[in-house]
Amino acid sequence: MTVLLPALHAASGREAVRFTDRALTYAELATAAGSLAARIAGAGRVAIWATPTPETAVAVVAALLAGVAAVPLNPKTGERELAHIVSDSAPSVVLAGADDQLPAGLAGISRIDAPLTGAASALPAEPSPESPALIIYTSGTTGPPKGAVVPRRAIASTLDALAEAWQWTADDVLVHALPLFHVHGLILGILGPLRRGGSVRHLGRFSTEGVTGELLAGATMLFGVPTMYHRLAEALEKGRELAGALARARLLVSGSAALPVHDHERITAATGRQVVERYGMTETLMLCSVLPAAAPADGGSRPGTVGVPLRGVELRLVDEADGIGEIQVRGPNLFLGYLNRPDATAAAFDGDWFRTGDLASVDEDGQIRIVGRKATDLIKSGGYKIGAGEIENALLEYPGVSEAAVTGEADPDLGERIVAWIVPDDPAAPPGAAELADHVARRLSPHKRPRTVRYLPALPRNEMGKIMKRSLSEGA
Ligand code: MCA
Ligand code: AMP
Repeated sequence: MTVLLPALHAASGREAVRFTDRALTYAELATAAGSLAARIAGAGRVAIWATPTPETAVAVVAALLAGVAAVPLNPKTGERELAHIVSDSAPSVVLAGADDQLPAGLAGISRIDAPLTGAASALPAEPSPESPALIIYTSGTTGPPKGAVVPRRAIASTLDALAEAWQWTADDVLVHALPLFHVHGLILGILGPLRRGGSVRHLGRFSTEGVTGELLAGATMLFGVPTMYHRLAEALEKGRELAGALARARLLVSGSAALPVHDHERITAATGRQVVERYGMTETLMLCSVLPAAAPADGGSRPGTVGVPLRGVELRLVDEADGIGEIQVRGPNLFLGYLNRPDATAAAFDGDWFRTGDLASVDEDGQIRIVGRKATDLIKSGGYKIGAGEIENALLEYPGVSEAAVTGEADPDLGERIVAWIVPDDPAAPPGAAELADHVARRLSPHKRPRTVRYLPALPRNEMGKIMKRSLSEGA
């Protein structure tokens, strides 16, 4: 049976993970996670308070070693969303750092603090590749987020396909600042280096200075969402040190949303390097990537494409009109389904093909070009997927809100910015924009808060009473 994290068994003195100034070698990670794995064996499901810390790395690795499905929690999740995730996933234990203050919503669950040391002992036998490894909550157009159940097999296959596409090896040192409760930051950003036997340095929070420092100190790869590359592109205009640092990296990879061509071009102009785009989804892990060899600095590969399907991924375009169709995929990278949602799981598949909802065309040389998505009620802001419906429901609860609609508008920094359209009960005294943003941040998550609030006397509706969102944005 293939081992998911072979380097843990070798347990060398090589640095595995570093979070700002705290690091663990493979030997330290293996003993700490091994001892925690023994404590949580048979626990059913565990939740992980997913701060960017070594404790989170130990907790995730322990759950993987024990074969216990783990639910990474956004430490900034608001009370409503947390309550939903906890009741839906029913974890028996929450794993946290010793210094973490957990919210009241987790008070009913027993807590184990992830250790950073442990006694060396044999690691548990490798669980089945089909067993659930992670349950990652992801937003849909309406209703609360759904838990995508990701098996070990999908993690192994996606990471190996990326390794092949990017020649990613144990010699690579990755730097990133992504959150650890989504696929990008956790599976690619932490488990990726660990599967290769390489190293990851997490910045704690994103800053251009942090990226510069780690790349100058020898990191070879950078992973980020387009917002981060946009901020790097802006900073490049102000100083040369960052340009030198980015030019040294072996690989600059962007994903989770489209990187605008203007940002691609600014980075290439200043550094001589082309950012490699890859495309994926929580339910499918990684699907496509530009191959670095085909991305020379002279623009040989065109920015705006997400490259070609990764090894093992089958991809087709469905219902094509004018060369544009929905991307459907199948392969060993797919999830097992949505937790407790057989209806949603069934609706997401067309036979054994998963419907991504993304619309694309294929260039003459086979490169996939994403041109939009089927659902207008899904917003990608800062690389986070956010459902308009969940925010509308939260806004409608707020005193003084009579009607609410949420749309995404183009934003140079975030890609899309959440805009709330509010019909107040009393037009003379509408609830304030900051109050509404705080309410959504407290109930759901800060990244779901509206960045702009617009007030209207009524929402535009068609004869069926359906809100016509397109005319909202057009009239703005
Ligand atoms: C602001 N904050 C608030 C409020 N306003 N808190 C409570 N109430 C409020 N009203 C807090 C925030 O929590 C945060 O805290 C800080 O203020 C700044 O928030 P914000 O302005 O939202 O942050 P930002 O600067 O806009 O963040 C940009 C970012 C972020 C760093 C790029 O969007 C990000 O990390 N994105 C990554 C998303 C991601 O990983 N997506 C992958 C999923 P504090 O200061 O403490 O932080 S997609 C995926 O996985 C697929 C598979 C794929 O293809 O990759
Ligand atoms: P999530 O559901 O949060 O995992 O986000 C997955 C979605 O992000 C995909 O369905 C795409 O719409 C989008 N996405 C991810 N990577 C890219 C990319 N490189 N270019 C365009 N869209 C992307």
